[in-house]
Amino acid sequence: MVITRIAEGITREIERTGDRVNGMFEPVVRLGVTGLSRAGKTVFITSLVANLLDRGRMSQLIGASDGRILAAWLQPHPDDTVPRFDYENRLAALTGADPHWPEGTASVSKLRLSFRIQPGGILGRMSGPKTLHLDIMDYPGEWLTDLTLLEQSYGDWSAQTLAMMEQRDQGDEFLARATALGGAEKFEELQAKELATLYTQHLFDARAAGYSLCTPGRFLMPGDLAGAPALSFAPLPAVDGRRPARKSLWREMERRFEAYKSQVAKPFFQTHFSGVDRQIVLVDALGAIHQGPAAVDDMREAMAGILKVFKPGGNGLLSWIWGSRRVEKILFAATRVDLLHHSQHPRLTAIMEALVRDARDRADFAGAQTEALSIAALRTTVEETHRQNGADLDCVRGLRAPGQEALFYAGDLPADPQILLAQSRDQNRKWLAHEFDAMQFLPAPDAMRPGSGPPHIRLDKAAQFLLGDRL
Ligand SMILES: Nc1nc2c(ncn2[C@@H]2O[C@H](COP(=O)(O)OP(=O)(O)O)[C@@H](O)[C@H]2O)c(=O)[nH]1
Ligand SMILES: [Mg+2]
Repeated sequence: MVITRIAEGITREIERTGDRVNGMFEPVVRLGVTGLSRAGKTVFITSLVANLLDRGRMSQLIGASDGRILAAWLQPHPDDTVPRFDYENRLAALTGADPHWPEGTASVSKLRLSFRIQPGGILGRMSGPKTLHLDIMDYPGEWLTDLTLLEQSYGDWSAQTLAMMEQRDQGDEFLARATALGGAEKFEELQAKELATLYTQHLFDARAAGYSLCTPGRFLMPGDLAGAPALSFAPLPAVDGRRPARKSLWREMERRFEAYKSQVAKPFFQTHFSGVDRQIVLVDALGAIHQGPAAVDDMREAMAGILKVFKPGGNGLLSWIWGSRRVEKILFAATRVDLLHHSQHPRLTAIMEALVRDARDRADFAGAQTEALSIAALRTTVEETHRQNGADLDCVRGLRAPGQEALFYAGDLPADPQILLAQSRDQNRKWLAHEFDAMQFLPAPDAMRPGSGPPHIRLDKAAQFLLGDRL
């Protein structure tokens, strides 16, 4: 713990020095963009940056609508050891003549956006324009769930993970093998490898079935650690309530688990998460709602876990991530709302609000300002009301494949979010149309207009909540 604090102190000092060299005490807002994999982080960052550079579609962002932002431009991130977020190519891919979605993110990258701002008020006008930097980081969302594992011992993690696997349809093969082996016998590399491979396969299957809690995150997205020993372990059942002997399979798995925590997971959060002062947590709530109650439950669990970590000033085990700094604002945003007609948007927002309230209560959380929104970072649809069997259906229209348009009706979300969140749910209830699974549109071709970023839904409201007070 002491070593951790010293290392943290050094990092902070370097950060501060960096800010000073770059400009005399120019303020920096560090925006954390958080979310499980495929939640929409990469698309969000790309569209947010484009819409902050060209603010024609940002009327709800007050600094933009009242002209206080005089200029905005991109800079390399001051952290020389991290690749730059490939903004230009990502934007071109999303908005060109043959648009497509980005690949999954495999590693960390960062970007700095700088603003020239005319402060308001008499004093502000006298002091002249100021510079504000916005630092943004992109990273694989799979790694986020490792926050839950950092506080656990190998025994705890194993017990929890195995219990969770019993509840899920995936992973029977792994469970059978792990139970047959036990863990007390002598460690053999081949067995460890086999278990790790089966366990990794289970994680991929569970994620495909819509589950959010899939640890360790690097098993799904290893980055530059593919094949490293720290990535070849798996949960094992407890051995008769005793601690197994040295050189046993269980003890070697425990050793690797601890190595993973201290050498892989912890340094990631420490270097990249400390110092974040605004957070957006992107949630594919529509996807989870469609997958059914088990996936919604799992998502609530994951959200409460995330909120626990942002608990300010607490003396929780994870307080080393934030040090003395605190996260001031956290926005929970349901993504991909462009798949719904606007008549359904308030319902999705209400569900998000209920989820946030629930997560706040369960995380015993107070401090940062939180809000819930439903957004689309990149709007892919137009709305259309379709008459069918004498009734009006509120639909959206978009591109299924190049040149191939389709009309889509998602179904009705429940008007009362409690219906969806109540414990006594019908486990087989599906809220959205069956085709929703396959439903995704391509971004519209040539979506850019001079002076504006890509089309979106409520990205300006999200920006106002996250940055408005600093512009
Ligand atoms: N319709 C729609 N789909 C989106 C939007 N943002 C993300 N997506 C979908 O979600 C997928 C994952 O997005 P991405 O940004 O790569 O997620 P990440 O893994 O969190 O970085 C994309 O490939 C799109 O299919 C959006 O605003 N609208
Ligand atoms: Mg990504």
